[in-house]
Amino acid sequence: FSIVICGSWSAEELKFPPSFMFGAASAAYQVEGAWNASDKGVSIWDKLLHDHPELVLDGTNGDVACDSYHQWRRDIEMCEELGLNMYRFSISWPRLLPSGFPNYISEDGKNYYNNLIDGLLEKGIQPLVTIYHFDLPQYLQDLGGWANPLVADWFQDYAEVVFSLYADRVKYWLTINEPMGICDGGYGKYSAPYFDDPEVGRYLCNKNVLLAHAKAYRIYEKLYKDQYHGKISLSTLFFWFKPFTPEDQEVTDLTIEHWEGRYAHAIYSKEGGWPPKLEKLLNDLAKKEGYKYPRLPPFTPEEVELVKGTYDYYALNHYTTRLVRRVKPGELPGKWFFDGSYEIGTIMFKDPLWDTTVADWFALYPEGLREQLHWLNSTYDLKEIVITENGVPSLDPGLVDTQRLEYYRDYLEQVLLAIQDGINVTGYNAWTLMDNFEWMGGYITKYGLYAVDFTCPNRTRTPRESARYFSAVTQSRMIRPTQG
Ligand code: BGP
Repeated sequence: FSIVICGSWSAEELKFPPSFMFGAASAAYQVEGAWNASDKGVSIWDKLLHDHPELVLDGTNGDVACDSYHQWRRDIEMCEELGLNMYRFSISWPRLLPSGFPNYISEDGKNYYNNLIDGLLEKGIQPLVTIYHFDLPQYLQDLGGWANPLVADWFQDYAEVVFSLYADRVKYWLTINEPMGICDGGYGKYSAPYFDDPEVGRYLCNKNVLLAHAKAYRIYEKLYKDQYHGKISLSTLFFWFKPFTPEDQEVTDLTIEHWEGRYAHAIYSKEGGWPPKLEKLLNDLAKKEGYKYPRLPPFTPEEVELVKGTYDYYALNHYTTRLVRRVKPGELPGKWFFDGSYEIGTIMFKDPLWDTTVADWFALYPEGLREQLHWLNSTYDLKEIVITENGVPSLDPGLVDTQRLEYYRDYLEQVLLAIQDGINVTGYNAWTLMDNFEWMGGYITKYGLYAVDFTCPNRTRTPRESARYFSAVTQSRMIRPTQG
C-alpha cells in the first residue's frame, strides 16, 4: 500500500515502540454464525433475536453473521494483511459448553478455537482471548443468569475449562467484556436478556459479574500463572467525561464512578469495594424510593479481598467523550440511564466544537483518550494499559471510509502522545476487524476495517481505505506514514 498523509511531524517523534502491539477485535456472536452447528447450545442472543427480531434495526440476527466459524482462515489472513501483532476474539460459552456446565465439552467447539489459536500463532499473531462477550448459555439464563449469585461459580467452572484447553498458548486474557453491557444493558432493555429491571437486576448483576471475574482470575493465578505467565483483566467500556464548567467537576466525578467505578473500583483501587460516594448516593436514593435493600448489594470483607487486585493490566474500550453538567432547578435530568444522569441529576452533551458521526451519542474528540489515559494512570496503580476497543461507526457500506481512517489516525496519535507522557500503553485494538452483527444496529451499522458482503454465501471480505491505512501504520509504526 502506498499512503501519503501530509503533516509537519518529525518521523522519529511519532514512532510506536517496537514492542507495541497493534490488533483488531471481534466477538463470537457478532462474527461466528453457525448458531446451531454441531452440538452448540443456544445463547441468550440466539433466543432473544429468534423470538424478537423487531428489536434489531434491520430485523436480523447473528445466525450466520460473518460465518467466521467456517471462514476463520480468511480472518487470520486479514490479520496478516493488516500486519497485526494481536487478534482479539471471544469464545462462545454455549459453543464450548452447550449447557453452560463443564460436564460435557463440545469436541467441535474445542477444535474450532484450537484451530484459530494455532493458526494465529503460526503467523506470529498473539491471540487475546475474551472468555465472555455477552452470549450466556440460555440454560443458565433460565436459572437466573447474571442476577443469580451462583453465576460466579458457573463462570469460574467455564473459565477453568477454557484455561485448561488454551492457557499453554494464550498469553493475554479478558475474563469478561464490558460488564456494563451485560448488567445495565441486559437489565435495562438495551441488550439480551432484555429485561426491564434497572433498579434491582442491574445491581445484582453488577456485583455478580465482579465476583465471577475475580473467581476466574484467582483460578488462573492458582493453576496456571507460574507456568505460563499470562496476563488477565476484564474490559471496561469507558466513555470519557468532562465537566462543562469547573462547578460541574463534582457531578462529573460521580458520573465516572457510576459509569466506570461500579465495575472498576472493586478491582483496581487500593481499598476495593464500591466507590464510596456513589454507594451512598445510590443507597440513599433506594431508601427515598422505598426499597428495602440497598441498590448496590454490599460486599463481605472476604469478597472485597477476593476481587481487589485481580488484574495484570487495564483493558480499556474507549469510543467517545461527553460533557457533563448539573441539571438546573426545575430541569429534568437526561434519559440515557447508563450514564447515571437520572441518579446524579445531570445532562450529558457534545461540545458543539466537536465533529459528529452517524450516531448521536458519538462525538469525535481524540484528545479525550489521552486525558482518560492520564486519569487511569494517576487514579490506579497500573502496570500496563491495553486499549481493547476503539473505533467509529458509519452507515456507509463503501470502501472509501475517510472518517474512519482519520479517526484511527487521530486517536492513535493521542495514544502515542500518552506513551510519550510516560504512560505504559502496550497495545491498541481497533473495533473492528470487519463489519459484523452490531447488536441492535444489525448489519446496518458498520465498524469494519474490512467490508463484508453479507449477500454472498462465503461473506467475502474486502479491505477499506482505513484497512490500508492501518496496515501502513503497523508496518511503519508511524501515524503519518509516507510509505506503506
Ligand atoms: C462495544 C462492544 C462490541 C461492539 C462495539 C460497538 O461496546 O464490546 O461488541 O459491538 O461496542 O457497539 P455498538 O454497535 O453498540 O455501537
